Amino acid sequence: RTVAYEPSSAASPLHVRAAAVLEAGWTGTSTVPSRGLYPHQWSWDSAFIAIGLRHLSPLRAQTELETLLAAQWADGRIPHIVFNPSVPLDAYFPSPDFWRSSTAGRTAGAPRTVQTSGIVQPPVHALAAWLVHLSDPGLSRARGFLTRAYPRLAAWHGYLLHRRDLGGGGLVSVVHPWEQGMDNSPCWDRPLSRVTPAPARSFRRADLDHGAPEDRPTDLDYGRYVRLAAGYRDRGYADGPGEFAVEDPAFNALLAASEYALDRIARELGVTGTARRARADRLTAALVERLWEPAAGMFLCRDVRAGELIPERGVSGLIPLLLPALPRDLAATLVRTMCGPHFGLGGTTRLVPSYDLLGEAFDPHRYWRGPAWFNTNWLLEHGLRRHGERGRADALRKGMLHTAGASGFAEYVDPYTAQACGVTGFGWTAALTLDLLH
Ligand code: 9YW
Repeated sequence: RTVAYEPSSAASPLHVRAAAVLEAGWTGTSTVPSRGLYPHQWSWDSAFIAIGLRHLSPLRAQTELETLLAAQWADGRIPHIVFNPSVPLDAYFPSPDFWRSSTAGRTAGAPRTVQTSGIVQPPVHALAAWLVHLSDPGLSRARGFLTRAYPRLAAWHGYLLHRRDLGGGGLVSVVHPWEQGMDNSPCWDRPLSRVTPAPARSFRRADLDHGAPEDRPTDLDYGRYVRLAAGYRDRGYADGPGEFAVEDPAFNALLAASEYALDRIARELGVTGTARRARADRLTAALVERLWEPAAGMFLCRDVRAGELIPERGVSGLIPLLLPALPRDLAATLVRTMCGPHFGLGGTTRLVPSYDLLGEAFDPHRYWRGPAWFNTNWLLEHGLRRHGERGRADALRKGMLHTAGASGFAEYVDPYTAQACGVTGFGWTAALTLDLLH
């Protein structure tokens, strides 16, 4: 009997186990977030995965981003999912026959040869491209990686800034909770309550084949997701006032961070006069003007339809800590909020939860309604470091590495007990672990 070599056994060093997760998820052109639950390419997952992959193979990290960028629409949008044609239709819902990108998205310029969704996800891509470039500038220059990526990334940001400023105040609106990436955050409850759900019998959820129902969004949530996405599709994915429009702090902060990265990319390529830094500073100022809530000590989401801030504390409202031009007193307040009773960092929690520990809707296991996620914590770790909070950043890093290893690279964890929730062997958890180890 031969004993198979098992590189990902629990006894192997953390970086070997993390690399094995990414190896198992590699399709040849990109990496799946999870073989079972999410068997296609996801937009912001790929950006985070590329940030980790660059330590294993800069070439694979470049390819990961190039595959995603190849599915860009003519109007500049980068779709939130690029479908793998060899995966059966019923493995994931909503499948390509729901989105119908190549027909319904024709006016918006969806690609003909590849099937995608029609909504977007947070713009982490320019940041990822710059970090991937830095991991091997020689290879990057030899392959013309940034030369080819730059116009696509610029068109992507152009789409968001020009077609998605639905509130007219210089910030981007998301038109679906899936776009912001924190699907069932309590921040969406109020704007979603105005959406009539599609009947539960009109679709079949594939996610429940892989995840415990109590760790996932409810059927009612899904009914509303389906209604909103179908409505957008039936309008030919044209942007304009719709049923749901929210200005989200994390989405806009990531756009600003990516604008700074795009400025570095432009300078590396010798492109001048792009005014990208000024644009990033303006985004930061608009965030402060439109989303800062002094009484909460953090940023909140703005319901554009209702014209008001949403009184829920989600982790998204801490993420602008990433931004270098954030006023010092706001950065200090964000750190206090993160370490105070609502998020508990360094006290009741080791990782920042996705939602207010004291919030009425808090649930330690249900997806984005409480559990701690690794991508948001990675962003906050950077934010802490940027604003001189080295001790807290080191402790968070240590907590993340420990929890990632102990949970088998869980998708998310209970913020109090660190118990694994969702699936294990999750792509960005492994990738960002590798990044923290370097
Ligand atoms: C879905 C893939 C995606 C993530 C999102 C997360 C979840 C559900 O999974 O979305 O079906 O798209 O909320 O942030 O990108 O990992």
